[in-house]
Order: sequence, then C-alpha cells, then structure tokens
Amino acid sequence: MAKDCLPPGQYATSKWPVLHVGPIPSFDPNVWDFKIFGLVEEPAQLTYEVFMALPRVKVKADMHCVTTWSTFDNEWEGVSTREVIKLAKLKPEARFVMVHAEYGYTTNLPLEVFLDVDCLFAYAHRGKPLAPEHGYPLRLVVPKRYAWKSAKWVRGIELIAQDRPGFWELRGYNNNADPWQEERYW
Ligand SMILES: Nc1nc2c(c(=O)[nH]1)N[C@H]1C(S)=C(S)[C@@H](COP(=O)(O)O)O[C@H]1N2
Ligand SMILES: [Mo]
Repeated sequence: MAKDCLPPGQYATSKWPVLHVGPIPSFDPNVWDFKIFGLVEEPAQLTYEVFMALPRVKVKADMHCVTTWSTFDNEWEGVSTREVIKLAKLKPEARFVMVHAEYGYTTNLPLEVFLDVDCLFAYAHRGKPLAPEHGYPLRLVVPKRYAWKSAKWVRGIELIAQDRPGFWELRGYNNNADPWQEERYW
C-alpha cells in the first residue's frame, strides 16, 4: 500500500472490521427482491435470480470508514451501478439516488457519484461470496466516499429530484462524504 493511498486522518488495517447498526438480516432467495422506483417511467422489481444473471464486473478498490480505518485493494465482484440503471428509464428530473437497505437503512448520493465507473452492487469479495456480516447477498460499493455510503444488504434504489439525507446523513455525518476532503461530519 502506497502512502499516497491513505486519505488524511485514516490508518491502514489488513483486517476487515465489521461495522453496522442493528442485526444481520436473514436471506431467503425466494422472497428477496431489488426495486428500482421513484422517478422512473416504470418501477422495476428484480428477483434474486434475475439480478444474479446481470452482466458482472470486477473492481479493485480501497475502503475508508469515517471511524478512521481503511482497507486496501478489495477485489469486488458484482453488477455495476451503470448496468442496474439501464434497467429503468429515468425521468429527466431524477438527479439523486436514495439507496434502501434492510431494516430501513438508507444513504443518499448524487446520480453522477452513484454512476461512477468504480461503483457496483457487489456479491463477492476476493473470489468468495460476501460474508453475511459484510452484506450478503448484496451490498453497494462506492469507493470514493466514506464507507457508510456503501450500504450492506441493499434492496433497492429510489430516484429522486431533490437531495434528501439518509440514515447517517441525518445523524451528523457529512452529506458528501469525500475521504480526501475529510468530509466526516456536518
Ligand atoms: N445496511 C447497512 N449498511 C452499512 C452500514 C449499516 O449500518 N447498515 N454501515 C456502514 C458503515 S459505517 C461502514 S464503515 C461499512 C462497513 O462495512 P463492513 O462491515 O463490510 O466493513 O458498512 C456500511 N454499510
Ligand atoms: Mo463506517
């Protein structure tokens, strides 16, 4: 790991800490779905089977938690956010994305940040299915933002016109959350 890969105020760890609020949800592939809703011409509801059949990508990326740990060179595999957005015809007013996860966890992103080339919905890490505590069966990965934007156990996206704060963004965490700018809190 090169030193210039470490954003200000962060330290590198070779462990993979587990961090979230609430319990780890159970997963049943027969009831799991992924919804695309809000400002779209037609809402979409994907089954697990359909989601897993989407074209896959691999992304190598670092992860930075606001509590100051960073992990390097994570190898993610999943479906790019660009691939997912293709499944819905967006209304022209759609400019932000509210990401929805189990138990009501949410996080918000501008559409162009959500659609960055290194963003994906990941189901595997270093060649193995995600562990339940790391978001199995599916998590969002947004490498250029603090990791609370990388929602675990994600179940859908809502397209919105006006930005709206998500779970942590309502509770004191910075709306933009760029680790290189140290945008940690309000
Ligand atoms: N659904 C959900 N996703 C979440 C969280 C959470 O509380 N709930 N915590 C976030 C935070 S603060 C971090 S640092 C990362 C941690 O991911 P990890 O446990 O796989 O390291 O998950 C993020 N995704
Ligand atoms: Mo975090």
